Amino acid sequence: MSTIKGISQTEVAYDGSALRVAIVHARWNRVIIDALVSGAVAKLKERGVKENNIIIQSVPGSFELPFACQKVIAGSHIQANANATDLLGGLNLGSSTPNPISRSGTPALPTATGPFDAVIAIGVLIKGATMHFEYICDSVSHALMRVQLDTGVPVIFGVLTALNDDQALERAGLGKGEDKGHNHGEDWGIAAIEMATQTRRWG
Ligand code: DLZ
Repeated sequence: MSTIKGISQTEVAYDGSALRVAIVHARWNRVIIDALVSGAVAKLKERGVKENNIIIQSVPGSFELPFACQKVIAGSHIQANANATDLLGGLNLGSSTPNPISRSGTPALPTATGPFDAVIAIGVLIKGATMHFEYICDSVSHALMRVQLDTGVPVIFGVLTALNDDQALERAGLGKGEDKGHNHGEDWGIAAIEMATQTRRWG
């Protein structure tokens, strides 16, 4: 069924082959997070971003995303948790790059240093019984906006703010019905490439 909602494609297929992208993701609601991160990575790679230039850093929850994004952009972190090969180890998206990090083992040093052309912040916030959801949604969205404006590095807003589990699952392509929904992580990957490319042009 056609819909008027959602992002429209650009006329230009942006080339990501020279770009370096960091994904910073929360670990709350992990099944949904993993699907979203996989979707973003798949699109980055489809548009030419090299696997070694996709760096994945996890943080406890969405509230930690802005601080971590700022630190990752500043390059003040020592090492990231994983690269794309590690996270997607079981999925094999077609890479021949050897995995420098094992899931259980000690990460190879160093795995991630800046600069990054774009950062994708991924979190899944699901409303509970208290006001917690509202406070985190509000502060995280404002802070992520501030990080990109302060640093000049585009930060893609990959934070689902869902009223229930089903809303979040559908937006990660994991819906329970016949229509599994759309994985918004894919859109975030494409948005990162467009914004990174344009930022290089804008200077
Ligand atoms: C505490 C909390 C709650 C209740 N819910 C979520 C959530 O739905 N999604 C999410 O990403 N994080 C949640 N958190 C954790 C907070 O984001 C944060 O990690 C903690 O409050 C510690 O600062």
